[in-house]
Amino acid sequence: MQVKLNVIVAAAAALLAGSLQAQELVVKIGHVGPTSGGIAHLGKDNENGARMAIDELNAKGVMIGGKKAKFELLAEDDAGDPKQGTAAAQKLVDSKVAGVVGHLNSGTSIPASKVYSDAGIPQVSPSATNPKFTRQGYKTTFRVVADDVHLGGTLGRYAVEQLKGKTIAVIDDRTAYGQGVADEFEKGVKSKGGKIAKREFTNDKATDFTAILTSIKATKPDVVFYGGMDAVAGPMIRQMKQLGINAKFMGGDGICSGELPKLAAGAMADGQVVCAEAGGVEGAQKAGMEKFKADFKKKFNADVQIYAPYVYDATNVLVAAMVKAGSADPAKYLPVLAKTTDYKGVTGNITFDEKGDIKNGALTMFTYKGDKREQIAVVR
Ligand code: ABU
Repeated sequence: MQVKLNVIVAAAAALLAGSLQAQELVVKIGHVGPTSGGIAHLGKDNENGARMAIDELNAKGVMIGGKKAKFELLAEDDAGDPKQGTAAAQKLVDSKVAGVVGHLNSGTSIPASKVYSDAGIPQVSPSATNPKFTRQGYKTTFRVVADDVHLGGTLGRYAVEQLKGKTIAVIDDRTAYGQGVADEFEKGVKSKGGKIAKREFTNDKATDFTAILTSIKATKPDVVFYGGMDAVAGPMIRQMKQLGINAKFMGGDGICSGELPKLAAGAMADGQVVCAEAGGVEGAQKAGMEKFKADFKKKFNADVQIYAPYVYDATNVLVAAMVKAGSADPAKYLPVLAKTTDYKGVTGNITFDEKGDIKNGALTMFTYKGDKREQIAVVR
């Protein structure tokens, strides 16, 4: 009798599990960033932003088209390299992801965007700021941060108007991001009547800047702008100090990380560095960002570097569109994603324009004091 009862209970449990499984929808979401190489700390920061969103969504329980969604994060490393970026994109397409958050770099996001566009898979970049990214005519390409026109232009005007820069030197790393943001910075400087005394370039893996800094030193600069990432900016600031160049050091979002003071190894004077993140919140929205940062620290035992909150929002924006469309099929939810209006994220309100860019994107200007990032202002 007992044996019979056990068989019935086991059969009922199996039936129930089968029926629950039939009600479950597995949704794969890709993330790509450089989790190896010089800016692995930024790639990991981004990847953790995606992981945080996915874990929360699974814990909360999200229904899509009447089925309980189970989100799976497929995280890929592109090492910040354009070729590895397209290879990672193809791998995610072959794995049938429903959407992609990434890539971190403009130099990888732009070539990868063709792969996603050809496959009809939505891609939301949380950090690629080169304007070209959303200007290629792809319906699948979105960005939740401001672009380099806004970023470089604002910093260029700030160099002349606020820092009173008279002799301004510009260096870039010849990447899609670095060169682009430096060009926009130059335009911003010139729009306010400023002049560029010297333009030099390096690359995103360089470690010795003696030659270019010596040539810049001869112009007696009061501002040096660097278009590139923090891994190069840190040692550059250190070498500026060794060469006795007492200039303000400016850069875009790529240098504006929590790691910069460590990378500069104590060479940064208080207030010397001015940089800008391509987003930001003000007023009542600040509490949400602070909570995110505290939760992130608790979960990963690490401080947010720059873009983890934007990755978190990008992931949630994709999922919100799936929920609204009642489907995780890219063809069905893509039109809904494109119409995203006033999504309330931890990074502020997200509305996409016709190109897939965030409308009315903010910038936050920062400096560093006592090795901590300190906000100067949020500007639009
Ligand atoms: N926006 C700075 C870092 C990423 C990029 O655009 O290459």
